[in-house]
Amino acid sequence: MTNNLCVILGDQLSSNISSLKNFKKNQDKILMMEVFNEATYANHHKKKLVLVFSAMRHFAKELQEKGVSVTYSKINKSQDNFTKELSSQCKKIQPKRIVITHPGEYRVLQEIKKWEKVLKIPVSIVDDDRFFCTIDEFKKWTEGRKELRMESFYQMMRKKYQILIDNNGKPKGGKWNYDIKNRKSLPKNHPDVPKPLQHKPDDITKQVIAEVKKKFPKHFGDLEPFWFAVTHEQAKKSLNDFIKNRLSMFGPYEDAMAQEESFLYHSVLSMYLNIGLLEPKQIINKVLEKDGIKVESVEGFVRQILGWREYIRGIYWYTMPKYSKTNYFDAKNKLPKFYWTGNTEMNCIKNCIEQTIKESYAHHIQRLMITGNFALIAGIKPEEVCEWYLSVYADAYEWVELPNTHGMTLYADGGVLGSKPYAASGNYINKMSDYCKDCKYDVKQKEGDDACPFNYLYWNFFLKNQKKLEKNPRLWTVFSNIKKMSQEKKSQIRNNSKKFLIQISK
Ligand code: FAD
Ligand code: DLZ
Ligand code: SF4
Repeated sequence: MTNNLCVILGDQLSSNISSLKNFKKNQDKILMMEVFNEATYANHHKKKLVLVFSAMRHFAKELQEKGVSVTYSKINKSQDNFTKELSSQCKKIQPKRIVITHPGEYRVLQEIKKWEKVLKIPVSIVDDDRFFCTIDEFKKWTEGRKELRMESFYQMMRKKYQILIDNNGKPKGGKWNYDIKNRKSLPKNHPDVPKPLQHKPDDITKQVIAEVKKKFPKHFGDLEPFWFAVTHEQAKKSLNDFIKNRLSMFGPYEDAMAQEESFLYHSVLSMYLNIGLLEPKQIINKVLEKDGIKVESVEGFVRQILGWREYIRGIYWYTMPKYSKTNYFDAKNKLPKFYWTGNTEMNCIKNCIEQTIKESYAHHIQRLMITGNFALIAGIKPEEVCEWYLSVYADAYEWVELPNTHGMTLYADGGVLGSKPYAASGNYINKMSDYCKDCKYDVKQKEGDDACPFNYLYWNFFLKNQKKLEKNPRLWTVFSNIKKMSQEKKSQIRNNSKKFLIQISK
């Protein structure tokens, strides 16, 4: 009879996962389950499905090669959901106890909490210690605070882990944050940027590609060419490749966008990090080991992982399940069809979506300031925007997708996460990218059929939400411009916006 049955989910593929801490080879077993409901609760990109299933199968093989007993349910043979498959496996395995690491998503936690009652077996849910900050520690940090801003959380984490701190307890280089140096656009004749490392599919991955092609043909995105890492070894090579070839320029060009450069100097590691092929501590240690890198690149990169990623997870568990239900601006428009096809004449959006269809990847500024900014100023329903982001990116899991989309991008939380909405007109996009030069619309025009839609939608957004936003000190300039605006100009903005929004709703 089995003592502990350790369940490992598709985003828990770490050799040191907490559910295995006291694992005994001679008494305990592991269960991994590919299930239909997980593959279809969102319209996951086909590349994301291949990544998760292939990485799960490789991890199971790695464990089996170490002499661990792993029961693995493949997608074509398993029950529809975790509970049903686990229940069917428990009848055969007869464990005394089930052990599982705290899941990444609220929805899955609710399912796990029912297991004890359904299966009549004790269930231990253990903390996920792959993160720098525990859920409880984050809650403590929120106590007594008026505002939950990333910057103060990040400084607390830097001090706690003594990362980029000098001998006097001060931030290395003198500043906590080099954001100001992270805003360069890519010069015209900039040499080609080294691409992320591409891995060749092995037989396991080829088999998964064939299964996904057959079983999920209607899912979003291009299935091939598939080049993601699917093992710890490969992911480590991708990390080393980033540090060697792109880290040094990460800082200066962090906010840049370019039509021919889908990845720029970004690490393209989130899809590995989020399923456990890499660990946050491992990445930060490797980055800190590297000599001679500009402080704005090292600090900028550390800030993303030690700051943003941990803070976002903290906000998710601190606010769920209420968080996903808010709609501060009462945004009601439907997500335009072009989000799924890229079929639009707005070149910036077309480029980001076509890249997303191909790669299941877009970097942060493309997500925030192109597709996200548009959804915000066009008043798209938060639920539909979140559903899109959860589907199309290989790194998308609700704990990280939701606060980024619902909070940071759409401000649907009314300012829990951000201090103001990230709304921008065409001017910002033109400054940070080369999209506008090849666009049907004219970024310099503010009104009329040829004007860049971001220009009038931007003002329309602030006019529409004036009451909710005009007291925000960070928006003082916006509203002082609005005060100076003629009624005629306001009507023109509203009419242009109305016409355009009707056009894209068809
Ligand atoms: P890099 O730019 O190289 O950054 C390094 C690492 O820092 C990333 O791998 C990631 O782990 C972490 N990081 C950076 N920014 C954030 C952030 N805002 N929140 C959390 N972690 C961050 N990230 C996801 O991992 N999954 C998502 O589903 C997701 N959805 C997003 C939706 C929207 C609307 C926005 C604006 C951002 C979203 N992000 C999400 C955050 C960020 O865009 C991605 O983490 C990043 O683009 C991944 O690419 P990279 O690995 O090249 O990142
Ligand atoms: C993303 C994903 C997919 C597509 N399929 C599975 C699966 O079949 N089995 C599994 O264990 N995990 C899968 N995952 C990852 C899960 O969605 C992820 O573990 C949960 O969202 C965590 O809360
Ligand atoms: Fe995008 Fe406007 Fe520039 Fe066209 S002109 S690429 S719509 S910002």
